[in-house]
Amino acid sequence: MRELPYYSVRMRASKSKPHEEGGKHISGGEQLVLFDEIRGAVDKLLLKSLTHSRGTPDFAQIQFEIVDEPIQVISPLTITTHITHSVDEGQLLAQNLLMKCGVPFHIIQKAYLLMEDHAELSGAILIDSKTGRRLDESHGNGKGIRVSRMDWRDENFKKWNREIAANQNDRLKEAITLASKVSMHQATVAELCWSDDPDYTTGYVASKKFGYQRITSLKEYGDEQGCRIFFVNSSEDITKYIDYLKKNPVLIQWEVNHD
Ligand code: PML
Ligand code: MG
Ligand code: MG
Ligand code: MG
Repeated sequence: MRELPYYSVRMRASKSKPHEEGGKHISGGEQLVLFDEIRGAVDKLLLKSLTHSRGTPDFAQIQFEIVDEPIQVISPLTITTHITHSVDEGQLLAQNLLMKCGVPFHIIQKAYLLMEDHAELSGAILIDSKTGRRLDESHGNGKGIRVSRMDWRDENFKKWNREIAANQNDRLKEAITLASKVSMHQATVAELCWSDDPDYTTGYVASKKFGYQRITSLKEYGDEQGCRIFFVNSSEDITKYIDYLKKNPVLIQWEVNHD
């Protein structure tokens, strides 16, 4: 039987100017859908771009394209939620988790300095987990790496959510989808992320070993500075790794006996 083709639908929205001309990033979104679902995906992404807490965009682009590569189906990372009561507590926990994943403390410090210098990035920063060197600068537009071509079908996410997370939140779905795709690759040591949305303080540390470790306070309410850093084993081929992040289509599928 021939599988139906999937389509990658992507959105990016910014304020003042397009991203590549230095505009402020407002919102982005990814879907991987069947032909009949493209219209619904475009509607959903358009709504997301128009109703965002980072502001009203005056530039947006929504595009779709057929995906020729075979779709890889993977399990979601396991999820653990840590309720923290201050940013200090949350940040300390995140740093401890990164160290447990094998990222030395001085590299974590270097990563935070890099992040402060590049507050305007809309994609992920890739950092060598042994030297702290940034690895993504010569790839793409200098805006960081945008992980693309991944999704989690709604019915399966809802089932997982009912039984595991009990948190009806599209943001959680999008974040676990991305983190699961990223963690899957052998070059990824760990990911550190929190939202750039001023009304959302939860973030996570993700890794193959410890799964998706959610932390409820990684920044102050109202802060628009987000973070997405991948700590990478640079003995892997970085060009191939970036290609995987941008191009390889991945669907998340939760099976009851996987968790
Ligand atoms: C984002 O908003 O882009 C990142 C959200 C990360 C945390 C999502 C969650 O686990 O609630
Ligand atoms: Mg985003
Ligand atoms: Mg969808
Ligand atoms: Mg955001």
